[in-house]
Amino acid sequence: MSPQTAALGRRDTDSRGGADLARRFGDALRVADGAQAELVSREALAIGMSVPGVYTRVLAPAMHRIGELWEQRAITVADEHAATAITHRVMAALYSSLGVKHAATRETIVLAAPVGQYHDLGLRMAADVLEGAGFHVVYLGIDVPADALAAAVAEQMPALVCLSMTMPLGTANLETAIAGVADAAPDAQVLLGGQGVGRRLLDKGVPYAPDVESLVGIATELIREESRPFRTSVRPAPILRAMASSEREQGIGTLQDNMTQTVRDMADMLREQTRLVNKFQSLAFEDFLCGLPNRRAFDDRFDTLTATEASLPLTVMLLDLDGLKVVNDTHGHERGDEVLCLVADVLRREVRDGDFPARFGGDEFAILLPGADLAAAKAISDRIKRGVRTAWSDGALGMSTGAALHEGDKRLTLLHADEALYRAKEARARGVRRPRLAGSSTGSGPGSRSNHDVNREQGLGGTATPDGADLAAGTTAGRRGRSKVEVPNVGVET
Ligand code: B12
Repeated sequence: MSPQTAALGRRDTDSRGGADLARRFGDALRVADGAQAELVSREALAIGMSVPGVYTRVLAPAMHRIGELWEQRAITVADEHAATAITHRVMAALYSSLGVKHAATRETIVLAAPVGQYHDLGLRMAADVLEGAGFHVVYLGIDVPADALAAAVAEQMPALVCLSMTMPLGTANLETAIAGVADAAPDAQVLLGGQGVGRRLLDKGVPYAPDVESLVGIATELIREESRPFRTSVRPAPILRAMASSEREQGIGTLQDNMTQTVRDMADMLREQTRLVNKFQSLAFEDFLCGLPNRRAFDDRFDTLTATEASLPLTVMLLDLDGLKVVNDTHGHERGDEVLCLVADVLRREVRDGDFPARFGGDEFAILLPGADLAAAKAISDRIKRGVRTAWSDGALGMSTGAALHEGDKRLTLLHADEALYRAKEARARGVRRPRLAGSSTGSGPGSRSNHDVNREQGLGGTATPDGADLAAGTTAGRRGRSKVEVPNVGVET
């Protein structure tokens, strides 16, 4: 049994919802119905499968079934090519769902299949999945001679080289490729994948990924390891060009092969297009420094969250970093930028699933908290403040926050949160600790008590948040020289 078969055997595809979809995807491949195949793949996403999951549990088993049919002579090589082309097309369509970012921030990974290996779906899947995880991917494709691979590796100096092997007959070529990589970049890790990787290499301890669903975890772990666990002692063998006696028999260089090649090229163009769209989107909707959504994205999400009457309660939190100027003045602006990225990381880490942290610019951040009341907002704010204090411990930095429950008017909600933030900032600047007020209570669920309720109960001139935290009262002037605006006493310093 190949490692791939063993891995698939261990995986309970039925209980994870893949088997039926794989069968239907395979049926679509058999009759060359590309539209139906794409529908099935979308269905898999719709039931919550990740793209690597769809690749591993739907597309791959369906293609394996095509192989069995070919073995039984129930289909021809031309049918195999049509199935491959359709799967390439489906993968290119799924690519946009991987959420590939334009600015790959992680290490470089080179992918290739050694000379004589013509199966490319598994390798392409691996490349997509790694790109989706944020790695900088250099995809060399199939049938790559060992010296070309070594040259690319020497140029890229990747952290990891992934090699794919579908035909077990090519083991000598794979060993040559591994030896070439080790010479060109001794610090690079090597990871093998594909159903043709034989025991000989696995027994030597060369790392192996059974599928692309487990790939990111395995790759990340390997890259993290400090010393290279596997150093090949394999002597480069002479490069073998072809695995089987006749390429014609294998359907390589035929009309159908050319057709697959055309579809593959189109799929790559589609990927490139998606990369560009993602790039423009992130330029328009992301903060270029720390990668958080920007003000425009925040506004869009706000509108989406409040579009229907049945929308969840929504709390808006504004956050302002105190002391950034001191950091900039004492340590320089680069350090200041680092601090902003650090705060962005704290925000990402401390919010709940579904919350939406954004950077407004300067030292201002904001978070949309759907389904949260003011007490929940306070708890999140406490976590964030703790996170910021831990991340930057020299005492120069602090965070002021203010929150308001949305009550239908976006402008007012932001104004209320802004007022609360201003009061928090003022109090912080004065070093004032206002006494807690007696009689404060804790909110009991989303939207249980509004800003108005809280303030009405406590009266103007000093009130408390639902969980008893301090709350400033009265009307105040807006920040940043904005003209004085009379607003009801709403919004809480969180
Ligand atoms: C389509 C196909 C072809 C096409 C390939 C077109 C193309 N552009 O890829 C063509 C017609 C060219 C072809 C040719 C041949 N093929 Co062919 N082919 C297949 C078929 C039906 C599907 C391959 C496929 O795309 N599978 C889907 C992928 C996604 O699955 P996968 O490779 O297992 O990938 C998964 C994992 O292994 C892993 N993975 C794979 N690669 C990588 C890489 C990395 C880095 C990582 C981390 C993970 C990883 O992740 C994937 C998903 O989780 C298979 C059947 C099968 N069992 O796969 C036969 C099969 C592989 N072919 C076979 C044979 C014999 C041949 C030929 C000799 C003759 C022929 N005409 O079929 C030639 C040899 C070509 C060569 N020298 O490479 C045999 C191999 C048997 C063996 N063990 O020796 C198979 C198994 C068919 C069979 N049942 O007999 N083939």
